[in-house]
Amino acid sequence: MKDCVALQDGRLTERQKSAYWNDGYLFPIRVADDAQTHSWRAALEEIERTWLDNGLPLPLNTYKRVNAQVVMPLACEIGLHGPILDAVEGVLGPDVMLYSVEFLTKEAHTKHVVTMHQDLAYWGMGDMDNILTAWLALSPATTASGCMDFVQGSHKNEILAHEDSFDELNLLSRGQEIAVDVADADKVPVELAPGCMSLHHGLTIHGSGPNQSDDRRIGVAIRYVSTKMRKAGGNKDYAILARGAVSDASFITYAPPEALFDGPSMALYAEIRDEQAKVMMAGAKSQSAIY
Ligand SMILES: O=C(O)CCC(=O)C(=O)O
Repeated sequence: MKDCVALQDGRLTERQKSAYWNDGYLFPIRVADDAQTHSWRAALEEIERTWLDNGLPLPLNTYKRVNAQVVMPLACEIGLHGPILDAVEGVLGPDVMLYSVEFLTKEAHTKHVVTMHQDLAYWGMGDMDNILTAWLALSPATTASGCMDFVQGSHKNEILAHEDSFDELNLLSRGQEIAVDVADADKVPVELAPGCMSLHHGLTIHGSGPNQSDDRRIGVAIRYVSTKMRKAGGNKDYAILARGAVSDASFITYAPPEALFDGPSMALYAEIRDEQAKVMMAGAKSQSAIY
């Protein structure tokens, strides 16, 4: 594993910011100690045990998979964790919104993959630089466990053509994959110890292989947008203000949930899911749910 990026008082240095903009990513950045990471993993696994068959309107995995911050206080706690936001501010500036928290788990010895893609292909965002993903490891992310691979400098492309497979072994909503092959030699493995994160640009080409290890691979992909972000076509979208201020209301802002899966947050979850489906599944040939 690479040595951690050494922050200055928890902040990215000018050199680290340049590395992010040159490469389209930066890692590994330590943002939580072992005790904190264990406690987040234990809290997630407790929710999985308690809520798996507990009468939620949609499968538990749906709520964990996208927009977990709407209904799960744990997801908000992680997404609003100070050391993560300190690093994110170095890229997006002081006014930052939490857009989506996604628990991306691959069980031990399973075949699920994420095909090579660019995040922004289907998100309907009006600009490409005011959004990023922080991906936090809650268990070891290694080549064996199916860590992500990044293609260096690939964020300098436009949005490339993607093909949808809707393959059930693909963790992505449309099973989307860029329509060009990426050589193994061009893949940079993003190995992360628990408590460390990577940052990646929304146009960086990335994917991940199957988990061939004995442990679960648990990642938390946290999407942040600057308050400068506008949605393409003026579509409605939602976010939580994480740092700074919103100067004009391009996104509808909402408060973190008061309790796990409580009534108001479940109603908001359904509303956001319906609105985002209009954008994310536009043009898809299959009628699959977005997540
Ligand atoms: O968790 C993974 O393996 C892939 C995550 C991903 O594609 C993302 O965070 O954008």
